[in-house]
This record gives sequence, structure tokens and C-alpha cells, in this order.
Amino acid sequence: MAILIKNGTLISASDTFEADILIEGETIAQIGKRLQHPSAEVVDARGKFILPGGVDPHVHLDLPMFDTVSSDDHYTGHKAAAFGGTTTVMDFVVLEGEGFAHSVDLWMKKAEKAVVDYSFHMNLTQFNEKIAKEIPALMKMGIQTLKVFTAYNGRLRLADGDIFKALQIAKENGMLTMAHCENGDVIETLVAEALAAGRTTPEWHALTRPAWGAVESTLRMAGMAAAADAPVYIVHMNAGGEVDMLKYVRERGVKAMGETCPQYLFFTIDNLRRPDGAKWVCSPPMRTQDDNARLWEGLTENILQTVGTDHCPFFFDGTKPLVYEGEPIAIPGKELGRDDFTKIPNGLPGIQDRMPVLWTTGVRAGKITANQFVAYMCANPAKIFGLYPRKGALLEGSDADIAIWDPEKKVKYGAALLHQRTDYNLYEGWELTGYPEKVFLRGKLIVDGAEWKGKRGDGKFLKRRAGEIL
Ligand code: DUC
Ligand code: ZN
Ligand code: ZN
Repeated sequence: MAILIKNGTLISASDTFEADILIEGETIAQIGKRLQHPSAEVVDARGKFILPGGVDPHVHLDLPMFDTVSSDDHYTGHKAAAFGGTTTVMDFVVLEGEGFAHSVDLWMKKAEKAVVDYSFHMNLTQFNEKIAKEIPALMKMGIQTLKVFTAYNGRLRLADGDIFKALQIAKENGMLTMAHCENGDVIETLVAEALAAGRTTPEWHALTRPAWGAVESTLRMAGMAAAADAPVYIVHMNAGGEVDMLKYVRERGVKAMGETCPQYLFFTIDNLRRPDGAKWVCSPPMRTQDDNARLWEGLTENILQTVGTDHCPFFFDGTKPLVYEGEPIAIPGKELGRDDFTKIPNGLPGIQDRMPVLWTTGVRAGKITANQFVAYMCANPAKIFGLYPRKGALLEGSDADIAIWDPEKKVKYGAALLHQRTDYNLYEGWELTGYPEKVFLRGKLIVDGAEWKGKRGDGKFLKRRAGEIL
């Protein structure tokens, strides 16, 4: 069946122009003026923007943490993504003792209920000769990325020497290393001191994870990448100083790229001081207004490359069920850390929020152009992670993943209208202007206004190849 989207304004990472789009099967067959087709279903998009479906490079679905699990799985999280205009998501596989293949199999099983397209990154949280030898096999599975951590001592962190070796191996195999940058040793000491002094409230989560640790770790990581002549992608940049470091190293030819997340553009440690401060507990933590402002500059000035969500939701009160698709569900959440900030599950919801919130606060507010929006949300993540131009683009031959965007639609945002499976939203009550109206995944309409038309299992695993260094 063919679909003809007529009279819309297409927005790519570089251009804005009026054209029609003909979809045949799963892909974009033709883009041009006054297109005709004898039997296509016609969608009139006059006055609307046509965006590529969003690509969220950083989500955590069904992730076990602290005696619970992130509350969106590969159905609910994907569905929420789609309602926010996102049609491709990348999730992180937890590395189990049995090795990569077993760990990937577990994640493949979890994702059988996928409703948007997806791929995986591999958490490289152990390192030895055997694991080093197995890394190239990941590339053959279509997993082009390793994530390393300079924090979470004794759990996820690798020694710098092992990170350096991983960077070398990744480079040899056309792979990309992603890095969570904080200073694990400083955090370990400060957390022990805080607990010994009886400082257990959520703000201490932020006070024990200082911004300077993120800044020096970002520079350290970029330095190791430079020494290995390897690319590196710094996830969830949260401190203004990290933007400065990224600018510094990129100006010197280091192949470093940076991602920020919406939460770091708006919120500060003051949010953690509220009675419901646990809602904002994630790692790295919220910083200051100066950091918010510098991260915005990082987007305005094209210092950063992407905006991902780090979507890792938990219930604020997991003792009270909420109703999702007619079924009551309760999953232990932030209440686990009521008396001790180190026991609050780390993570925030955001998979649905990313595009609508950034459209209003970024594009409408004049901080970024609509083309930059498409670059950060769609094209750049697809390029960096080896999916372009199949994803992240409106081009003939690309998958017909399309968000028809109503630039004038006003929405009072909040948990009540959302599909993220959690009992709160960070942007509760925000007035947004501009919202996805229809969302297509490979030519199939999956979101039509408030109506869900997607189907469990329709999302496809995407094997990725070597990406671009932006
Ligand atoms: N940070 C979080 O807050 N949650 C999941 C993983 C991470 O790095
Ligand atoms: Zn991280
Ligand atoms: Zn993360």
C-alpha cells in the first residue's frame, strides 16, 4: 500500500523545503513537488512539518537495579517513544558472567515485544584477555558500540588501562567507545563520608558526585582516545565544564563527540532539595543554572553532537499501582531510598519527552534552529551509530520513519497524557507548543493523534555497521 504525504514542510538537518513524500512499502520511494499516485492513501500535511522519526541513542529498558527494575520495558518504553516522535531507540545490554553472546540473547528476548526499531550497545564492565578477544564478534552481531564507565567502583568501572585497551580494540574493528565520565574514587570517598555523617537526603546524591569529577574524567577519556587515535562518545554530558573540555579537544583534532540529555538543560541540585527530590536522582546528577546555560550553548554553537534521554524510569512511589493499558501495575521505585540516597534507584523518565520538550524550549525559544533539532534528535545519532541514511533522514530509499509535526498544537504536558510507565513526569504542567500528530514506522502509521496503532513485536532489531565520526 502506498501513502502520499502532501503539502508538508520537510525539515532535514540542513534544509527546510516544501515537498510531497511518497511511501511505498517500508521505505520512502519519492520526494518532490506535486507528486501523484493512482492508488495511494493521501495524507494532507498542509501547515505541518515533516521530520524524520527520532533516534534516541541512549535508553535503559527493563534494566535491573537495586532490587528492582526500570519500569518501562521494550513495549511500554517503545510505545512512549513513538508518541513523542521517536522511532528508533538504542538500549544497553548488561554484560553477564557468561559473556557477550549470552548477554545479547537475554536482551534479544526482552525486546521480542518491541514496537519501534531498536539496536543495542554493550556495557563493557569486565575486561580480561578472553573478553578482549571476543569484542570483534560483537561487530558481526551488529553491535558497534562499547560503553565504559569511569565510575561505579567495584561494579561497572574499568581501570583506565583497560579502557585504553578497549579504545584500541574498538578502533581496530570500526567500533565506537561510549563513556560514562565521573570520578569513581572521589565519589566512593564522598559517599562514605556523607553516610558516616548521617547525610542521607537526595541532595547528597548530587553533593557526592562533584561536577569536577565529570569534567576531569571527560578530559581524561578524550586524552586516552587521542592516545589510541580512536573515536569516543561521551554520554550524558551534564556539567558546563564538560562542554568546555569537548570544545578544547575537538579544536585539537581529537575524535571526541558529546551527548547531553534534556534533564541537564533544565534542572539543578535545587530540585533534589524538594520533598520529592528523589524524582530527580540519576547519575550523573543535576548541577547548576550555569551548567544548564553552558549546555544550551553547546547545542546552539554545535559543540555537542546529540541529545539522548538516558531514559531509565522508576516509580516515585512503587507501592501504589498505576493503571497501564487497563492493568494495574506497581514496581518498586524511588521509595526504596527513603532513608538513604544510595538506595534510590538512579534514573529518570524521558523517552517520550525528548522531542516535544526540546521543540518548545529549543526551537520555539530560538536557542536552536529546526534543522539543528533534526540533527541532534535524528540525523547525528543515526550517523554516529551506523544507521544513516536508513534512519534519521528523509531521503529516497530511507525507511519511512516519519513524524508529522503540528507546530501550533498546544499541550499542557504531564503524566496523565503520557505513555511512560511511571507515576510522575519531570515536565508536569509545562505548556508546550508543537507536538507530533502522526508517526510512521517503516511506512506503517503507529501513532495517530492520541490513538495507538502499533503492534507488539513489529519493532525490528537493527544491525549496525561502523558509524561516522562527526
Ligand atoms: N545513570 C542512571 O541514572 N541510570 C541508568 C544508568 C546511568 O548511567
Ligand atoms: Zn551512564
Ligand atoms: Zn545511561
